[in-house]
Amino acid sequence: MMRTAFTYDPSHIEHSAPGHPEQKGRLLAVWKALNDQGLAEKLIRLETPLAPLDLIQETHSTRYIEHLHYMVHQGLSYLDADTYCTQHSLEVAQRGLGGLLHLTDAVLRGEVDNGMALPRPPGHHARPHTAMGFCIFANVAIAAKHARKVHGVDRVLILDFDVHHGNGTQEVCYQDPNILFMSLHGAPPFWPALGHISETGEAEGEGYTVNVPLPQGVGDEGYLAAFRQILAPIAARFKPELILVSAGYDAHWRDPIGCMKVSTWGFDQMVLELMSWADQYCSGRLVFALEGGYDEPALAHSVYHTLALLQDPTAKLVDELGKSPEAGLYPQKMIEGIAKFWRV
Ligand code: OKP
Ligand code: ZN
Repeated sequence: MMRTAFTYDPSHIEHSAPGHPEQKGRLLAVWKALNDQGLAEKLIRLETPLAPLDLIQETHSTRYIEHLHYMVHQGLSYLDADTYCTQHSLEVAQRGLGGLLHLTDAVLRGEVDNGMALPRPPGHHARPHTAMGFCIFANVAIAAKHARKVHGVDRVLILDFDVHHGNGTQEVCYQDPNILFMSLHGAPPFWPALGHISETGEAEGEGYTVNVPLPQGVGDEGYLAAFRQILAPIAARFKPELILVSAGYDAHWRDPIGCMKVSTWGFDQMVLELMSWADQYCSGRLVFALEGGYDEPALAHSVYHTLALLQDPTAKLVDELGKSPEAGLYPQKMIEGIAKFWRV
């Protein structure tokens, strides 16, 4: 059994907009599942202090922070086409990030072994000067820089398995050879239509960005092949001292805005793979941070599985939602499409 921690800030409900996919029901469903399964009480729950604005300003511009203050003052409004804020969003976002920083500190001080922060809103699209794609602060990139600066960690690996490319994280870390950013995502033109294979970092950071764009619908097998054949050997060479995971669950087959056919079982295998990397290279130091995931049952069930495995990788878990009804049909469907004309 590992000492596994998590963070959950109940005030996240103050950042919500009805009808928007990124709304309070997501984390309320996760929180309910953790309690219904009796897991919440078996884990270490850490506080979610406000992340200090001066620390945030090492990544985001002063002008952007001023803009946020101005916008939250207006009440419910939009920071970009997709990203709303309410009167409380600045504080909620600061607590979400604060929880992640606290968890990262606890892991690096050896007070806990691993864990998962549950911030809302997500973070991996947020850019230095602007909000984007439901995200306000670049949570994981900020945590990586914090680990470097405060704990003297030399090499941080960020693995992003959210179905959308983590363009914000990539942008913040693009020139940094001490932070290796690896992302699996729906291939362009799937939104945000970024994360091409050719984006590999620049200057000192050349080679320290690895993008694995995946064709829509590749499912568990596609993700696991990418993990084992492409990403694992790179992680082995980089030998991270800390692994941060941008864990979005919107590659799940039930997700309303995703485009993949991944199952909770598939996410479980990714978690186990990451735990084995962490064991091999960095004494198990592994910190997950929630990104997307918009089907509440799939999100709640998958996050519950992730935390249960972080605590006990031998846990016997059942994927109650099962595989996609279309899983395994990918080549077959392609053949059917082609057969109309070519009779293959
Ligand atoms: C956030 B995270 C075109 C569609 C935009 C935005 C999706 C944001 C996803 N306006 N969709 O990565 O789960
Ligand atoms: Zn996403």
